[in-house]
Amino acid sequence: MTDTTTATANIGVVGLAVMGSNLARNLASREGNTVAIYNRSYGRTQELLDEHPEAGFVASKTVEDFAASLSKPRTALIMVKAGAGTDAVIDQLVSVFEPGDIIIDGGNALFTDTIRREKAVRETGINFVGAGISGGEEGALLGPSIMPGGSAEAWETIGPILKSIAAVAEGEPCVTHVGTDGAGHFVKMIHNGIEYADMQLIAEAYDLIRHGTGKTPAEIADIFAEWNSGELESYLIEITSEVLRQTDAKTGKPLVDVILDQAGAKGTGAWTVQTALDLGIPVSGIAEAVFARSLSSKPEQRAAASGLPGPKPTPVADTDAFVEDVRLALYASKIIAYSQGFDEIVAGAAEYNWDIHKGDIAKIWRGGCIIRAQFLNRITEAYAADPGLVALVTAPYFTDAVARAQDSWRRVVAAAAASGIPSPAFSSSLAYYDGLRSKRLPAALVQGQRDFFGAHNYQRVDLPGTFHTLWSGDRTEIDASDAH
Ligand code: NBP
Repeated sequence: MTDTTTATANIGVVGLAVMGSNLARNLASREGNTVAIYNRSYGRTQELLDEHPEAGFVASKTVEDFAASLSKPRTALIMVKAGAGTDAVIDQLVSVFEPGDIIIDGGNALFTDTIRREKAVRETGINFVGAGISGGEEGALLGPSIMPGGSAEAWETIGPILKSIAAVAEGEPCVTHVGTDGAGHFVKMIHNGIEYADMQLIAEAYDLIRHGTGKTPAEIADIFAEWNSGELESYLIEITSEVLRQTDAKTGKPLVDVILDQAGAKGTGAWTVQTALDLGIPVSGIAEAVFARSLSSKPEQRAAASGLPGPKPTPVADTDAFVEDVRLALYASKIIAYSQGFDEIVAGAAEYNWDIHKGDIAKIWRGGCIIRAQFLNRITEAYAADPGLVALVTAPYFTDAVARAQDSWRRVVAAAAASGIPSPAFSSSLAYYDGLRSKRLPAALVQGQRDFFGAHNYQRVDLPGTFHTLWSGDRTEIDASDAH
């Protein structure tokens, strides 16, 4: 171990489980970095030192020594279990750091916790940066997508360091200063929500093809591999093909047939939906994806309902045409999921006063993270052409794509309903699309109902003001504008 009394490290990592270790190794591999490391239990630190002597880590057993090993302004990246662990480590670092130093929380914190922490830490003169980091353990080691919030001052110091370890897509590092305080963790939360929707849509596409055509998982793996060479090209499509091609060594069956069909979740999808409900943003694709995982994980209810009647399965007449329909339906539904996710970013930015550049967010998701996809370039282009775009789906490229896909999309959703194959994300995306483009919605009737039972008033299409019908009286309409 290096002498920890001299300040030799320019960056430190606290929390050396899989993510912290890999990020520390990634940092150490970049020219100019000397990395200090510290973990609550020293065993993990020793393990990392033993396994990676080439990294030249500066290890400490105490947080005091850790602080002393860092040159000023001290910069520490926290990678511990989000929640109480993060607060505990922040308290420790604040007690040994000085004004001007920087604490980065790279864990999966809820953005409102980050807002709270940033406010509290700022009062000490120390900078606090909540940074969303995506890409799992491999991304952490080789190059993640990084979404930092915090002050512009902190970004000046940490920007070059984060750029040096981030993934690179088309020559550009996948990191940008997202906005102040909790903006980075907010955008990371939306990234995860979109990831939920993307995964569910792909799963539905697989299920529809399997039930509709009788193709085997290996045959469907070929279809996904082919799709990956076109407009759907993405990490998730690529790994889907690999998962479907895998044979279980124990039984010789396709692995996907022996994996228990109950999907887990760590909560960031639910956060995205909860936040969207508070902001009043319909992220129905993401919500259906979260609910689909919840439904899958209710074995008792599923067993009790497994005998309920359904339609007789009808195999599709033209297999190739159906597969192409599913591909287009997947693309259209994916456009909706991203459109909804970006709507939530816009609403969050307005609510929390963040200056978020949507095109830059699409850019930093092109590499390192789970939703990396060719398609993100189209989003960047759409926002570059029109920064005030009111809905992504209305950008010319996406409008054309949906126009091209919509007949297929409708056939697939209709076929799924007729055959009793659950496709909540496909069908809710189509319903959202139809809702958005409707000239007139039955919301008018809902307003009438609300006025009837709760005197909630309504507005008219032909007159300014607010009105109420005297439902329990003579049913004449009165001008209720003055009541407000
Ligand atoms: P874990 O989330 O499993 O956390 C383990 C680390 O937290 C250990 O270093 C542990 O120290 C430390 N820790 C805990 Br638990 N409580 C602590 C406390 N009260 N004080 C100090 N340290 C404490 O690690 P991970 O999977 O590497 O993830 C780290 C962060 O990165 C999490 O916030 C996670 O959500 C986020 N993230 C993970 C991924 C992924 O793919 N895994 C991707 C993106 C982001 P110990 O060794 O002493 O127990």
